[in-house]
Amino acid sequence: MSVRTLSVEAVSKVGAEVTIKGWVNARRNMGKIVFLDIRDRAGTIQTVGVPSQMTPESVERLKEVRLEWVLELKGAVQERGAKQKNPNSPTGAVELLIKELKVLAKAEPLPLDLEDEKIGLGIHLDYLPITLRSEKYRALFKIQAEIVRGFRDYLNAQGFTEIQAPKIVAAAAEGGADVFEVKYLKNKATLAQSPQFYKQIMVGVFERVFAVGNCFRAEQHATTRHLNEFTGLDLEFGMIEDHHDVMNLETELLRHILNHLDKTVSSELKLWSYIRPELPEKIPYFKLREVQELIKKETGVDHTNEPDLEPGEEKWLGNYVQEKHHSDFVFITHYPTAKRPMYTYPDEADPEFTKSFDLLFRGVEITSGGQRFNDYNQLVQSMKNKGLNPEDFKFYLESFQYGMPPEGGLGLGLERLTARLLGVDNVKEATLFPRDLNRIDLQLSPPEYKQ
Ligand code: AMO
Repeated sequence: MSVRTLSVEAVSKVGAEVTIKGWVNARRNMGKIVFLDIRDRAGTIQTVGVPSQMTPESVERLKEVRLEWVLELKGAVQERGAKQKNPNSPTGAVELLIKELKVLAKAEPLPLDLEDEKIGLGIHLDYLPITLRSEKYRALFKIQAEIVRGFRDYLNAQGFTEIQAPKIVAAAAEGGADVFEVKYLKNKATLAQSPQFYKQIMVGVFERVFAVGNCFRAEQHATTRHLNEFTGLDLEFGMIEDHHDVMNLETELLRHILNHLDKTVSSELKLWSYIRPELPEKIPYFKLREVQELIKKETGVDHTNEPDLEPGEEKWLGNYVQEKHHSDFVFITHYPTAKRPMYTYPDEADPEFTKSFDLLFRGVEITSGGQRFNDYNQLVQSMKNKGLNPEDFKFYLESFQYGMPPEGGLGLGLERLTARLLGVDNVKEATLFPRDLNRIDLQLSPPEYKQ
């Protein structure tokens, strides 16, 4: 078998005979001459089929070739004529003159035009195995992969250890009703809403940990922000002073991720409405009540007793900090103790409110985090205050019985971050295989959904 050359490598092999393997991205017939754009993992390259230059079998095979067929093409790399060069493509100066064409896999005629931007989200989701092959979606999920890599690289460099948290769990970490129950052999279990308990337990082991993993939420409503399964970028670390240490770490983590994207996927970012976010030295932060007072003063809407901001208010605040602080990010701290999960640390100076925060990015919450209880007795009391039975959390509590430093952490939603970065309105578009109220890959028909 001849050695394979990737599309982008052909640029430095003008005059050489090479073998290219990939999918047919486009076909153009110009009389007897056929142009095929071949896509491989590295990019695309134009190839030219001129009958007089090809073996007779290859000429016959070329007649049949359609989009998405997978081919092995042998031929010479040649420089394109000055007028044919495409400065916008990394391989735009060359092409492959086909000598032999082998079919590795045929494809049925496509049900839609992959590069059609107007196909709509429903159809896009119905045909994900192929629509994900389009240039824009390959770019989107390449960018997403680099966000994860940036997250990992930064935390590894800061002395964090990556952990794998279980997804089958006994108790709801985040409280609330949005848990999926699953039959677990002869018992009942739930799907993890987050790795919260396990990342905290692991602070007792490694001091600094992070996890990249699926989180499950039985959301009963359809919005542009909610998924039933999302990817949590979670971290947790000990020896902190308070929640500001966690907020400062997230600021530098985001800076690293943005720089990493500039270095690795700048051309992919150009395919989307990417505007580099403004990330100041220090992200502005406000207490929830301060924000509500501000909203009341500026808009006349009085929500100063509400436990959270409404989506419209988050959007308003996003625009406000952009204008006044030149920041696309804003932290909101001090959510009410009554509304945050039992592990959240209250502010000693004002115990009705917590040393917790949300991070809004362009008006949408992408992170929750904060300082946690690390004292066993306080944690047990907090559980009782919330009507929880500490017996149900015995396993988790062991960590706190046997020496847990002051600690905190955060959970960052990968899909929400990706969507906000790229100007994507619906988080489902920034999710490889989204699960929502109506869909587990295929649409759920109403009778099935009720079962
Ligand atoms: P929280 O529940 O706020 O906090 O989740 C953290 C982040 O995860 C993302 N997220 C979601 N994304 C899409 N669809 C959903 N249904 C969904 N729910 C949450 C958001 C959110 O900001 N254990 C805490 C984190 C911590 O304190 O460390 C937690 O899970 O981006």
